[in-house]
Amino acid sequence: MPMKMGWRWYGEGNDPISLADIKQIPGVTSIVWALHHKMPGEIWEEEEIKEVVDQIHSYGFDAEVVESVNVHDDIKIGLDTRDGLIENYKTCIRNLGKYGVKVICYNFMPVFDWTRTDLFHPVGDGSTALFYEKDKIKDDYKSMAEYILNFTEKYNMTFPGWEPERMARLDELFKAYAPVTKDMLWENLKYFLEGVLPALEETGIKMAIHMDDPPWDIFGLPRLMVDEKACDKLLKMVDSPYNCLTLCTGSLNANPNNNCAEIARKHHDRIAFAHIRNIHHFPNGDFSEAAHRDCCGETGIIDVLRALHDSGWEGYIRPDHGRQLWEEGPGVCRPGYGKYDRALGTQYMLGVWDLLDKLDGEKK
Ligand code: CS2
Ligand code: MN
Repeated sequence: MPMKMGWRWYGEGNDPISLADIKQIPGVTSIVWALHHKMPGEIWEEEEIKEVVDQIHSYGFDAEVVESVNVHDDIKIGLDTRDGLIENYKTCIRNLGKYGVKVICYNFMPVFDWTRTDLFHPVGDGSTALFYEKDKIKDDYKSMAEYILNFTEKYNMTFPGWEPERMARLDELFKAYAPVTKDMLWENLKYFLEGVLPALEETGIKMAIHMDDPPWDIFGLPRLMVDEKACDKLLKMVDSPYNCLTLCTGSLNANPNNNCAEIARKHHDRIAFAHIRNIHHFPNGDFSEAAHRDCCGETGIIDVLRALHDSGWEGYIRPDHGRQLWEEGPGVCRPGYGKYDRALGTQYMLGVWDLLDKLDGEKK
């Protein structure tokens, strides 16, 4: 089985799910990790990296995927300070390379990472899931941010990309991004990738950009990684095997016109990492996250897995958000990152994959 099944882990003392828990899920071999206390732009020191990698290795997992080393806003905006920050990023890459890291997942979204209006929305069967109500994401960015930040504060949980220090400067950030058009943001992404490329070539690490979530402009902020065309453009713009994608099916398919299986077929050799998540769409444009089983949403999970499998894909894959099940109410788990539904998701994916392996074997 060439693909490697991963699990996102938020670290000792930060994640209610332990490495010992994860060890009991059949087929998980790779821990997707990060130094969650780091602000964008900060250097990840070798001792800090070693500590986490050692913890992961002691359970027999590999620690080859980092999600995320977040990119500083000044790089996205294209400020003069960016060169120093790119140097810092290269130092992080080199330090991670010393400890066997092979893939860095990152995003290039202005201001906000993923955006949702309800973190515990009833699915209808007693479970809850992250939900996006289109009409709530119009111009009032403050109330959306407040909703998320009140949650993180109340339950004393940090969300990557939602650092309170950055969120406290929202107005300032919006002002700084105001002159940044979509074309400029593409240029700034190119500048960043070309800047870090020498460190990638030296270490063999692949930078795998995450899709924008949701894949459209929000609150007047431009978003780039929104469809197949954007994937084409990104890969061509810096045509290096180290410039790769994180194919996040749930992010892309929030726009139901995005066919993730098609993108997987086309770009399998540049997809270093895949996030598998299913979306259920409502006619008014709202969407809910759904169980991984193909028929629970419209993302086409089986088609995506088949596209990757057919291509002999050898990347890392992980269940992305799951629903919150059973006792997983607010405060029990990070929204989307409970234990049960992601474990079910891994088994669903591995079930599909094992069957495809078997069918291939029988053909030979
Ligand atoms: C993740 C993203 O939880 C999620 O939705 O898939 O936050 C992802 O980690 C970042 O966008 C990558 O930088
Ligand atoms: Mn994702």
